[in-house]
Amino acid sequence: MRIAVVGATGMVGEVMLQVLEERNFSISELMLVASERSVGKKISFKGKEHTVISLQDAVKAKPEIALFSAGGTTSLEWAPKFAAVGTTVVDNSSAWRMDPSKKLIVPEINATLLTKNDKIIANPNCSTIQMVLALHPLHKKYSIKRVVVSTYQSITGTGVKAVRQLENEMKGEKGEMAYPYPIHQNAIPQCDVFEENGYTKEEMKLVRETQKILDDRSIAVTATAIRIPVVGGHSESVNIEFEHDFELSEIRTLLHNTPGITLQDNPDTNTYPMPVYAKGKDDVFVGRIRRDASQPRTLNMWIVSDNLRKGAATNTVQIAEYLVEKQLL
Ligand code: A2P
Ligand code: 11C
Repeated sequence: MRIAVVGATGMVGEVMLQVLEERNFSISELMLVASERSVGKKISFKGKEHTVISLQDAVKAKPEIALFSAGGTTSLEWAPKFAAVGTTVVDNSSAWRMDPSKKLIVPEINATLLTKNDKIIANPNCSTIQMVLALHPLHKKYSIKRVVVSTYQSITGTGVKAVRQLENEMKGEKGEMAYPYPIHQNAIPQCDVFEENGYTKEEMKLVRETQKILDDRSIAVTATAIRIPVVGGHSESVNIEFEHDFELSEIRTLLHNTPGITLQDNPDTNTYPMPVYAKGKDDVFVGRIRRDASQPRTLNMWIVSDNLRKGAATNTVQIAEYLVEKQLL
């Protein structure tokens, strides 16, 4: 497989390379692509040095797959250029997710929608992926009416600039700010910019992307997204109201049997998911499973996953693996 990684010098790009290496993705030629600033830079993959090339040169080389994580503007301009030369693009930005002509894929849920005609495939937002992976088996069995989610998000979701801001603040040094406020010893109730309705873009991604992936616009979702000074993963407190009643033991069995989910749920041993455990792992961790005693047919749970892994790089690579396996390139 001739494969390009666009945004190879970025935080997600770096994890994509790790995941491709770990999963031993079959690669005959690897093209590492970034902005003009990085062209010529060397990056090692499987012990071999690769030189970063430009987007123009990568399009000319017509790779079979391009994994994009270089921001929405780059995707909007360049994904169609790759698609035009026959490359299948799996895009980790928000550029194409809500485009009705593009598919928004979490492989465990809806990879079977993909066909050879899909030349630009969208990877969902990190906070959405970990939530829908846990919601999907429950929706199939009990039919979800409404979801109330509050997130506690890792600064790695913002990128290198945010990690530097926290490091500087912890050392008491001044530097470039990724957020409008200090993040050290703080919780900022704003992830991304505000929309006209008073919700942030991150919150509206949780609403719109969930409905698209679960293919059900009748599911009501409301979200509050908070940035906290944590690396390693996003955490989510999720309250779910179902159409049909459930047994907690059945919920646990369903989640336990879902590929990609690990249950960590035992109050007797203080066992529950946390970013320090999720960091560097591919799974989505679920715990604190309990009935909402305030109303019928309603469940509370806590979901944690490494936003750079299943939330970004791993999901993207899994889509690419599916395309190869099903010969859809
Ligand atoms: P570069 O390192 O050359 O700026 P992050 O989200 O961690 O900041 O990473 C963004 C990634 O997207 C980097 O690899 C960055 O490359 C790449 N990138 C940003 N802007 C462009 C662009 N205009 N063309 C190609 N790659 C870009
Ligand atoms: C965050 N979810 O943690 C964002 C990062 O739409 O792909 C990823 C943004 C996106 O801030």
